[in-house]
Amino acid sequence: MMNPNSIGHQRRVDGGEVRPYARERMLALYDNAFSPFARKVRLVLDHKRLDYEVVDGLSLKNRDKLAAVNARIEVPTLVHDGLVVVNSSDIVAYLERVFPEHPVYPSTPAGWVRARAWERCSDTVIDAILIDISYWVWAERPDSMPAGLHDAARADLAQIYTALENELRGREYVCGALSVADYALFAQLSGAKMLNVPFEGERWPSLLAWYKRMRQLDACKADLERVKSYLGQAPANLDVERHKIFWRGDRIEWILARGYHAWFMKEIDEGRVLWPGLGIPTPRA
Ligand SMILES: N[C@@H](CCC(=O)N[C@@H](CS)C(=O)NCC(=O)O)C(=O)O
Repeated sequence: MMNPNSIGHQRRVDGGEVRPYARERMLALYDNAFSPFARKVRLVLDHKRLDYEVVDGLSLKNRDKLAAVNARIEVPTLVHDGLVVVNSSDIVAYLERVFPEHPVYPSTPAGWVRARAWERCSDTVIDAILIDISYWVWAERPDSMPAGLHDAARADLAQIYTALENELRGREYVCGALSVADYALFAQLSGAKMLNVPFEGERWPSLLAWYKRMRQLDACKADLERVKSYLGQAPANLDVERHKIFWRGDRIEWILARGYHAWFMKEIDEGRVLWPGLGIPTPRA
């Protein structure tokens, strides 16, 4: 079992003794430069100034390695000194617990609830909408986007943009101080313009100002560089599954709730769905 007081490059003071950085006690992140969940975790790792190694978990050559640590075969997955942590919000909570320096959660209970609420909205609603309209950009599709899907995305996102506009009026960050809410939202909303669902400054000035502010942070600059270099490759050269779409809970919920059940059933019937594995925890070490 790991000892949280002797891990990573954060030197932890324990009973007056400074423990040296132990290289073998390392953090490895299964990530992918295009995954907003992996990007959120990487932003938090950078915010906390932690050293880590990365493996592109969605690269076809690494899928077996990812499957060995995460039965759902999803990124992000964190392996810390042999301990496997899955699901981005659990990973962030774990990092905060083990590396409390440079916190990403507000200190008050009410602030914490608010930050989690926006992180959850980002992870379950914004992600679902943006990913569900992204397939016609990067996947290998036999069809064009179903009629009305983009309008549905635009209408739903407008409600979210307006709520964020209200939240951000007179504030630098979503919950006052920079938090996980900002990182989660940044990793999602950086794709909005490319997917033609932008938050225009005339309608959502505080939101756009927040986005520009986020872009100035070192962690966000590095993140955008990684995304740019990943997307700079031709889609056909991306070493990822592009024929079958990985469908999981929230993304299915949004597409069904907006009336695209017939389209979705056809996807299943025609073999274009990749289901997550059963998320049974790996055996105890
Ligand atoms: N609830 C998970 C969702 C993670 C997720 O959806 N990951 C996607 C990438 S964005 C994935 O790994 N998909 C597998 C695939 O595309 O094969 C989390 O918060 O970590």
